[in-house]
Amino acid sequence: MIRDILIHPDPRLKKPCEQIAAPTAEIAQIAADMLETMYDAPGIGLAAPQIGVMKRLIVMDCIKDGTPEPMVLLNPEVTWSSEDLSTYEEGCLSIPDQYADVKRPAAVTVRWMALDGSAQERTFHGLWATCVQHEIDHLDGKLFIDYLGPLKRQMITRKMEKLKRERARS
Ligand code: K2U
Ligand code: ZN
Repeated sequence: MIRDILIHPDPRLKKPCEQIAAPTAEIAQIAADMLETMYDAPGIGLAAPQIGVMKRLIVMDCIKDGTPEPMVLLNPEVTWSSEDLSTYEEGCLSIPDQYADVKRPAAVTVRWMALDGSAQERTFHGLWATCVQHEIDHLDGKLFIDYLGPLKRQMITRKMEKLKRERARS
């Protein structure tokens, strides 16, 4: 089912998430809900803390046009990152309508556990590399605005506080 996406500022978006011991039916259901929520947003990635689930679980599908390629990553960790950096104008479903340039390694190798319990490892490039790093940051309580200067971060936080006040009233 489609879940509510938490909006910054929210303490749950700043807390580090728990490792997942084993892929259970509950974890598979959360992953299915996250994919449904991501496609509905629409977005190309989503991390479990964004729907209030404090577990190390992310979903991604960076394919724009063509057959969707949904990915579910449990306990993802970066095992290698390139020296080269790339800049991407990032957004975040928990910080709606705010975009800013973020520099990150252009390529990263990620190791994770799949829903079938198997160990996986893949090197991501381009938008997939940006997205997987953005999602893994969420698991460590880090948001893309944490890479911005204090003034820009504060301006965006103030806008989100106003948005939440307006949403609470409606
Ligand atoms: O974690 C999220 O909030 C999902 C983001 C992931 C993302 C942010 C920046 C760069 C790549 C991925 C959403 O997909 S934001 C919507 C979006 C869609 C396409 C490109 C960039 C951002
Ligand atoms: Zn995000």
